[in-house]
Amino acid sequence: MLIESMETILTCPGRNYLIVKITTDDGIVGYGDATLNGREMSVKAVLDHHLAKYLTGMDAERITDIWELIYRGTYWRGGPVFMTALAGIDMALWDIKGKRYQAPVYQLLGGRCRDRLRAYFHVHGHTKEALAERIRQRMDDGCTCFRYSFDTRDSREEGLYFKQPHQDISLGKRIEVTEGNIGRPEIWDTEAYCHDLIDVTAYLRNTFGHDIGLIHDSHERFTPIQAAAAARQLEPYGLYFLEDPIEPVNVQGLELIRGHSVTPIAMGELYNSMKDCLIPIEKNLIDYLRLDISHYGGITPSMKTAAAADNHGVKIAFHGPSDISPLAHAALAHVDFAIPNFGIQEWVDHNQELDQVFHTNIQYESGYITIKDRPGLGVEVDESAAKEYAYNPKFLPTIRDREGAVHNW
Ligand code: CS2
Ligand code: MG
Repeated sequence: MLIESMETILTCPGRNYLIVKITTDDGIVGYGDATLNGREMSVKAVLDHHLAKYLTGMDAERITDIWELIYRGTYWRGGPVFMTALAGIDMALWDIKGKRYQAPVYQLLGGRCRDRLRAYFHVHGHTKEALAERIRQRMDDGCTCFRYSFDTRDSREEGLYFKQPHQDISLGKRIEVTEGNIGRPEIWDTEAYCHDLIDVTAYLRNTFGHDIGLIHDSHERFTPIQAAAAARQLEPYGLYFLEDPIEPVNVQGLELIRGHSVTPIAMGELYNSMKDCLIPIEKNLIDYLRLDISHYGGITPSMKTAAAADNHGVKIAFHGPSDISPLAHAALAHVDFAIPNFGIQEWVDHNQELDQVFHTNIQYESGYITIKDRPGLGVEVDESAAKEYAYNPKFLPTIRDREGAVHNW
């Protein structure tokens, strides 16, 4: 079964998604996700101009061999753009293999380890009361775990929320503040944020007791000592995990946090290779590994890394935001079902446009994700619907501190 062609499809049913489509000489079509939020065209260029030629004529059954050839055989390895391109190819090849053998991908990965996956959703509020209200609404549909975020209050200007576009910093050029504008900065103040984080978390725990799981994502905004202090202060409120407290690939920073607190730590959505996470896993510096299957090279390396994590009692909690497509959500769900050390799965609601393009077999119901058996990844892509939604370039926002200096977003 030889690869006849590899194409890319860029579509925007609500958000931008880049799809890899591989066709074999016996007519099997496989799809994968190669979306990198805000960098879609860079990944598309790698796929269209560099990798398509490699793939043509190769045996589609040799997934690991193709993965190795592209990863180490083409010399320039790694990084989010390249690993996202590779992930798209890897997922499409698993999709093809499943269709070839008429089996869902999780069967080819060893079969089910569980019947359903516990899911968590994002909840955001301008105030802690509004946040609690959002949680209550979601609890009504059965959700039991929440990633909460809030607008940081300016402690010096009581009652004012200041995470708004920053209009008065000169960056050498005038910035028109419009939605999706390049570099649109917001003001950031870590001290105020840390104060509010403890306050909001205490409020949520006191309001809901221990009936719900609480997750907070710090988006790498702390320094190691700030993160250690926050993790220690959060201990009484029993977080499910504190996500990305510091920048990735800072082992000493993680050691510092660990030395001061037993709040569970999750890292991983910015990792692109096993080399990024092996030391934190082996030293037990993290408790949950949040790989992004689309930015980590796909199913093949995720399975290997999950096995390494299992060896050290680290659980898998794949990154599952709305900026990766339902193809990626399906791919990570197949892995989640097939590994013994699944932890929890980040999940997002689908809008109607998304459902028109991607007919998925993965359902959310009452706090859990289930999968309907279909060959391959099990997501049908409606290519004519995809064409209806033209690419709409967007940029990630940025943040700056009160003095105008760039801060980790
Ligand atoms: C976040 C993401 O879901 C998460 O954990 O960190 O929403 C992240 O901000 C986006 O994926 C960036 O594109
Ligand atoms: Mg995150």
